Amino acid sequence: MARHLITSALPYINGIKHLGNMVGSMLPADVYARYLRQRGHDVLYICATDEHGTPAELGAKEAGLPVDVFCARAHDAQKAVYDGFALSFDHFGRSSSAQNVDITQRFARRLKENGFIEERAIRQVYSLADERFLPDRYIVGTCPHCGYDKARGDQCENCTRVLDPTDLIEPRSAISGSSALEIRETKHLFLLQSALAAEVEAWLDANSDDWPNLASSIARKWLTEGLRDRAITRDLDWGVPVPADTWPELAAEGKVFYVWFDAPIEYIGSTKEWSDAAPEGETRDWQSWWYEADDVRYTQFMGKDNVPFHTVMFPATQLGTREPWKTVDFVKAFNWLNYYGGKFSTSQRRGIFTEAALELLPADYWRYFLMANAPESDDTSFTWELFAAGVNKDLADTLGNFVNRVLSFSRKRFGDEVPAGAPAGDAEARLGEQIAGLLAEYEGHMEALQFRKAAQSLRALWSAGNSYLEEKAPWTQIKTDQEGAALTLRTAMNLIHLYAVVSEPFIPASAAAMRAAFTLPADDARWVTADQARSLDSVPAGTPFTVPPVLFAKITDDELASYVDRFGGDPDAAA
Ligand code: B3M
Ligand code: ZN
Repeated sequence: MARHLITSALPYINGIKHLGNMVGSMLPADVYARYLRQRGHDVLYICATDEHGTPAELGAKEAGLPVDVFCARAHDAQKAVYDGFALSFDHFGRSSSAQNVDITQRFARRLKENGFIEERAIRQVYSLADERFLPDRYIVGTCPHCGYDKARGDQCENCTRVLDPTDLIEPRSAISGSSALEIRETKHLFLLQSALAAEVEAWLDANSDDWPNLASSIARKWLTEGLRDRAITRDLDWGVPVPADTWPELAAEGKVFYVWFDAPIEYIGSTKEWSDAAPEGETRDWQSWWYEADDVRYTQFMGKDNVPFHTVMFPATQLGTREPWKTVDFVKAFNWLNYYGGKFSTSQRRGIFTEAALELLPADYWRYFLMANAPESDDTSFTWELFAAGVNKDLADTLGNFVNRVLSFSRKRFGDEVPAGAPAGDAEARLGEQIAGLLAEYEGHMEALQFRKAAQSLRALWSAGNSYLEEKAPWTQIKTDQEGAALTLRTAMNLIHLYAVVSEPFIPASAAAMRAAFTLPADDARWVTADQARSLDSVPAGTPFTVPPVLFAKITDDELASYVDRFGGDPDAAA
């Protein structure tokens, strides 16, 4: 069986992320990782905070803290939120770790030895008002390609094109707003991407066949526009230092690597952090996941703006080392999740932030809804109305109500153990076939990383239980046919256990509560086989059970109105 390496784009250190960030990277990666683990694969799910560059500097400035203190605190705060969302990272590291510094410098040295890094004198934007060189992100202006007037000097977030600050029309400082900018000369390291372009293209040809169109088309677009050599150092106080043994002069000037140079390398760095943190008696071999790791299947998750860096720049960096680093096998990219048709906005506090979401409702509500509506083929919009409808119908009515109805009714009539009843008949055989078929569909969508479709199949599995229950109507059956009613309930309880197992990737806490309702020896969340789905007898008669508290509370009209009010929904835009 293949080993699965999974990474999700590293969230920038500054600020708590909104639901759009969550559904575009970490959450789907977690769902996939959980699924593969349940199926018995060896999985390593790695993420980290992206702590360098201007986002860190700006965040620290706003918080009035030294950058290192700010980053340490912000890392812990983000980690706590992700724990709240039940993200099952094997390691959630920090790009400022010693491990990443080490590996990033090693990459740079190799690239230089192979002639892919060169020192060049460049002319850079200096702000007279701010008395400093301005990193790309500190310069804003109009995008020459699409006319967006808040494009940053590194990338236009409207059309996703990567920019140089000098491309911007009417540039100004993002710190002071001043347009008193001047060009001064300074030395920097350049990654000679142009020399690697043909190789990257060949690599893309050989590897991107089965990627979603969103990922491969952005990669292609970037390549056709021509790979420019890119400055990979910056004049910042915080970052991975340029190694003094290799570039003494630049190191003395205090240059650090550009955040997008060291951030993808942190996927490797974080794996080494995981390795170094192995508890006594456990060996973890970070290198076996990354170096000469042909048996590893590597899947990346990210929002569409991150695609060029992962499909072109990082592979170029890896290939240029001339060392056998593991490159990505499958890129799962996401469009935007909007809020009532408009952008989530951190600065305007528009939309829902991950921390606030957890204060409102348990993680499973968000996990399910976000994944069932993931922006896979298009941008999608979050509205409170859709959210409430989805939670109430799918989670509360279809799944939660089934679980509670079956277990409480059975306890009332047959006591605290799963009743035996008559042997399975035609209805159960038909149900078994149907469940096995839906399960196969569900698995197919999960293997293909089609999460909306997977959620649909999961819903169909839940619905099949409801239809069976309506058809057999044990509450009527019991009046004339005790044995038949018991069979219906035993079968339904087996469905509950099956739901607990196969729903785990989406709603882990509720799934655990469902599974825990049954006292089974050595029960774990190991995946259901087709035969088990067909026979629905994993929970035998006589198994003690309890009735869990209501799994999902409905969102009332009043609550809905208060959420819209508090978070600034816009019912008109939603209509
Ligand atoms: N931190 C950008 C982002 O959060 C960046 C991703 C890095 S992945 C190596 O959108
Ligand atoms: Zn643009």
